[in-house]
Amino acid sequence: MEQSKQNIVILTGAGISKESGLATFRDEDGIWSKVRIEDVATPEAFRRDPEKVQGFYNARRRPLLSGNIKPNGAHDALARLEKEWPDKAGGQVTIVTQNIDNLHETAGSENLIHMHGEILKARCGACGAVSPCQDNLGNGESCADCGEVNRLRPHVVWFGEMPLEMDRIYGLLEDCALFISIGTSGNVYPAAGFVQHARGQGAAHTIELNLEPSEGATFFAEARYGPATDLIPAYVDELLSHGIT
Ligand code: BJW
Repeated sequence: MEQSKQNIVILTGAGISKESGLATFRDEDGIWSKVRIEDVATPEAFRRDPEKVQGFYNARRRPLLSGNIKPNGAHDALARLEKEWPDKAGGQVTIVTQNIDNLHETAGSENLIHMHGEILKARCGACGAVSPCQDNLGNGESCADCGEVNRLRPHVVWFGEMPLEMDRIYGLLEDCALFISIGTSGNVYPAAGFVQHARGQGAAHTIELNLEPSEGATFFAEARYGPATDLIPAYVDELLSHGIT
């Protein structure tokens, strides 16, 4: 089916930030090779051992605040696509990222949904208020909104919790002409199912750009494999020159 609007939805995962110096999860040297999901990335883990969980996220927040971790050529290319695509094709570009880092926004992307939250924000377990977080958590901070002490947690989505802005994401998938998946292993739902939703509901063209075939590789109409900093700038140039082919 021909899409009336040339909207593009881009799903990104940890692989896009790898060449900026951030670890992925499921690669050989990834985060889950060093810590167990059950110990740091579930609500039960946080209830059982909040210090351990806060420590895990405090350690991952520090490099982002140090200024040493910067967007790479893949983040930059997607920001360029978002700016130039509306004039080129009359559609919008939206990035749905599973990443909790801030590299897309630092690169200049504005149409951005952080479906698994943001590590540079905290959420109050008492009132739900979300606030900027530029420091370690777990040292007796109080919530600026409700004043409760020691209730702030990282604003991230753990296993068993509902990812953010799902209705908006499914709406975008149903109204896109192109779905691009970048740097994600396709292990985690609901993100892993977006390709089928975009194909089934929106009849979009689908492409996977990853270092290696993901778990869901066969669901994509097209695939290219290599490092994100090679693949993404080249693919963005191609899109801006020739449109969706
Ligand atoms: C490169 C590269 C380079 C490397 N260039 N590429 C049984 C069946 C089905 C589902 C379930 C089930 N049991 C439970 C579930 C649901 C569960 C789930 O999916 N579990 C699976 C493990 C089976 N999901 C949930 O619980 C989610 N919630 C939910 O489902 O709610 C109900 C619901 C349903 C439907 C609609 C709405 C709601 C919540 C999931 C939360 C995930 N949280 C984490 C942690 C977040 C905070 C943090 O960062 O600590 O999110 S887990 C972790 O995995 C993180 C990531 O965002 C996520 C995805 O990882 P990602 O990005 O794909 O990274 P990797 O490492 O896996 O892959 C990297 C890829 O990059 C690799 O392919 C490399 O090759 C590639 N690469 N270098 C290009 N240079």
